[in-house]
Amino acid sequence: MASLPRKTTGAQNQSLAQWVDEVARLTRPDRVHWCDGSESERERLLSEALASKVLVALDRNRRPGCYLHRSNPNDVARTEDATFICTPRKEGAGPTNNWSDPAQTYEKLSEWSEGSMVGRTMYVVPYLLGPAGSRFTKVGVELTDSIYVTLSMGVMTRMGSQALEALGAMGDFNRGLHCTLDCDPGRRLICHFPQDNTIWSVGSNYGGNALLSKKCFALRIASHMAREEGWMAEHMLIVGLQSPQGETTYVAAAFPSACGKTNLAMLTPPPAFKGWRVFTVGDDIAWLRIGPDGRLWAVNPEFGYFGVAPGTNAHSNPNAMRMLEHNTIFTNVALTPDGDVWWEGINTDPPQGTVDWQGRPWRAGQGDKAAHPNSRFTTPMTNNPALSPHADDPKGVPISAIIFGGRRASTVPLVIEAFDWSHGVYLGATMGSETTAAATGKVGVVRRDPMAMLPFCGYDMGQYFGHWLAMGRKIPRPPKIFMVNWFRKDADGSFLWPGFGENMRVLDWIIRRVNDSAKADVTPVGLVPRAGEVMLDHLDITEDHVRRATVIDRTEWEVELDGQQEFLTRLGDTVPAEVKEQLSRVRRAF
Ligand code: GTP
Ligand code: SPV
Ligand code: MN
Repeated sequence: MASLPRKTTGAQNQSLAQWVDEVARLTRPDRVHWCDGSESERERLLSEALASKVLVALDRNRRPGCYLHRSNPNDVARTEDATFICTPRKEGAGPTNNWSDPAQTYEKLSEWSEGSMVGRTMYVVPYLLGPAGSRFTKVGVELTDSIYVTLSMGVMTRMGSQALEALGAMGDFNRGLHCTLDCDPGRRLICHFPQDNTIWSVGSNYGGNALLSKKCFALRIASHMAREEGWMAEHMLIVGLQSPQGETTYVAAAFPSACGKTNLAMLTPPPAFKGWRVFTVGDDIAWLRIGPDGRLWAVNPEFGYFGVAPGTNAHSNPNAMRMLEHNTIFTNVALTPDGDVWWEGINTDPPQGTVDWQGRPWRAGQGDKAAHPNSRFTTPMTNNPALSPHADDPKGVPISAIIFGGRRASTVPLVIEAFDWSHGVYLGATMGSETTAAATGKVGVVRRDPMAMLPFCGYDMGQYFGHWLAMGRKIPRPPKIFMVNWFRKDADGSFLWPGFGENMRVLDWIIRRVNDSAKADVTPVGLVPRAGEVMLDHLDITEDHVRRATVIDRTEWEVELDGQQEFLTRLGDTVPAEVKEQLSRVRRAF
């Protein structure tokens, strides 16, 4: 093996140095680069990525510091079929995860990865999940042969020397190995070894498959750690809502992929909510721990957003449009002839000469989408004009309400409040949502997606429900739990609820429920706003629309409850009796 230039930093941690050597001996990169996270390093990597055409520079005046990346067309979304939890026993992964034997999997991945970095650079990417100096925070190191992944990790995490400092000589860290191989769907695997705090991902450069800090560590591995250590790792946004009187209420919300987390996290309140301000703490992942005051406190482990482009416009999300004006990497959006980006639902006309996400000439009205439906932006959270002053606070923020939500064309009303924690866990455990373009496979099919964690829970789902119930018993001042649905449709297929900024009206009811100042009616499925309690001033939809968005239809619910029952049965014996009892109670109440 050629001798590898290595800086002395990082090598202070013997087990890190050994692991990097071990991986380099297997994959045989031409060079090993230890990332320090500096600005000058970022500039060097950007020029290399431009030279090798991994990135295209956008117009300097229209989008300063912005780049377009076009992925392999076979590599545009998470691949749940290729995602595995490799626990020593199959039961460890539970019935909702793919499982494979750890020893055999390591062997196969070693075989596939052998010599795979010949001619390439291996980047050593150390990062923090969570604010520096926080009791929530953990260290990860990703080894990758992709410059796109390295640059993206620099946006999405607190990356570089600060992570090595936090790690020190002795500390433990998550080992993430990412090998692009030949980006062949037939040799694509995303494997998790919770017992070794290790991830090994091959054959994909797509976000959730390749940015190993995100779904792989911050959710799949972290959910396993959280259960052992008594905290929670959840697929949740965190948002602060400040009243005109200056009081801020923090809410965490779990919606499945491409179901509105980023949008809710940076919502702009409508004019009827004069004086209210909304602050983003996080848009995708929350780590939650019980605080010294007995409340549940949360941090966003990430430092950037990997958000969905289509549908983002100056009306739906003005904060996002401002945040995307500079220093952003766009992936698989369309490119205009003047060096700008375009996507469906951006609310501007595509200029003549726009090329689609694969770089092909594109014309409106011919059926094909210009931007891939799962095209995304990668942008640091510091670009967000609505960033919370507590986004980097080592203490985190106290959570007053947890909201579950799915994408449901029927059945599920605009908002429900759980009777108590146990009922809230049942609501989350049985929630369904239509599949989206964020994962490969059919779009628009209702599937059960408990707590929006179906693809992200790193262990047995029934035990995960048990952990939620156990946490509920331990939190002295637990948040209230709610469920929302922004996506109910009319017979003609249009949304009944205007959504986006108008969701503030539902959040307002939720905050007033938390403060015991709003009224609710009891229904079999939970508490719903009493007539007149959701503020509808200046809303340009009819009362009838609102009524249909909120109604609970018994016939629809009979089908729904059968679907829930079937799902719980499929999950098997580890589902706590308490969750099943909640379902029986709803049946009896109808
Ligand atoms: P991930 O990054 O995949 O976890 O997605 P996310 O949950 O952050 O979803 P995001 O906020 O990016 O929204 C996904 C899609 O849903 C976008 O196309 C949005 O325009 C759309 N969307 C978000 N909020 C609403 C809403 O309130 N109503 C409607 N109708 N669509 C919405
Ligand atoms: C999701 O799919 O939930 C995302 C995008 O947030 S990814 O990082 O690919 O998971
Ligand atoms: Mn997500």
